Amino acid sequence: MEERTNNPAARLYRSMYLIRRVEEEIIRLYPTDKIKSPVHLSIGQEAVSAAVCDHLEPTDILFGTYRGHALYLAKGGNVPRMMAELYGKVDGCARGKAGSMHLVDPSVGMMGTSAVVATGISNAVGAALALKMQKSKAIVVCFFGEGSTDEGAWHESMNFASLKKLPILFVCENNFFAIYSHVKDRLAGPGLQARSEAYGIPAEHVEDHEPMKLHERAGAALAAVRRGEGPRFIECMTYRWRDHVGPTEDRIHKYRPDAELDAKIENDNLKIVGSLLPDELRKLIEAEEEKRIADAIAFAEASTFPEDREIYDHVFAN
Ligand SMILES: Cc1ncc(C[n+]2csc(CCOP(=O)(O)OP(=O)(O)O)c2C)c(N)n1
Repeated sequence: MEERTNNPAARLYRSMYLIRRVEEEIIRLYPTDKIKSPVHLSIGQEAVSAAVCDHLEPTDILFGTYRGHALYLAKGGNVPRMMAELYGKVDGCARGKAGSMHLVDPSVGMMGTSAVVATGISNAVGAALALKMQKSKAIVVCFFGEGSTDEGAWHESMNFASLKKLPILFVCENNFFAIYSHVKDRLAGPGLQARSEAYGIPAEHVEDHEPMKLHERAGAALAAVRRGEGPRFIECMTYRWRDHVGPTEDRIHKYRPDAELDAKIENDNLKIVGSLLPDELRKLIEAEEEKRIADAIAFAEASTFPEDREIYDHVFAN
């Protein structure tokens, strides 16, 4: 694929389009009850995963949260195996045992996602310590929502990563809300960039709707981590279009103004990146990704459920 090598906007568009359309298909399929786990969608937030993961090597390691489809897809995850995982089928990337909320696939460096807020962060720091001790060239990227920074685990992890100069990029997806609670009702002081810097971690803040700038800043931060300069933090402003959990819109809850959501949908990052491409290339990417998604759904449908006897497998190490 031509754009793989020399056109970051094309790579970003492909990745963001795949995430958007896979999640739109999840919305379409969810009422059929074929998807067996709760889903936390990243529609509206695609630019963050796509921009950061574009700079990663297959051997680099990711940790994330229950909002993990975007990370998996942006890291080059296997689309059919992700769909089969959501269906609870045996061909899923975790044999149907992880589902959407705990998506995991070490074969592509997706080491873990967790439903328990902030727990992935300390796991990510442990992985970064292991890589450093092994003198590995690989690095760790840890994604979390701004709600995670309310937790002690975030503070402990930032301190330890800084102290040990670990090879890790902390990526905060600040979508303003922890479920329905606004960040301004939770966060004291001058903000997350300053908090990170207080731990000695160079940090930056990138506004929403600047996907190419985010791509460039994430690249610079990751390059510093790769050079062995220790951890970096990047706060990415973003916005979730759908409900905290589930496939639907959530306007009925009235915790955010309709006009705020409408303005975000209007100023769609996917369209911003798409507008940087010639029509022909954009349409080619869309057609290729549509085929990939249709094939992935067919694969998940055709797969079978695991045998009952598998239920106790993979619980403890043998
Ligand atoms: C330790 C813990 N506390 C509370 C919850 C309930 N909970 C689930 S998601 C969530 C909000 C987290 O928001 P944020 O970290 O900003 O991520 P987002 O959902 O916006 O991606 C909360 C409080 C939980 N799962 N785990």
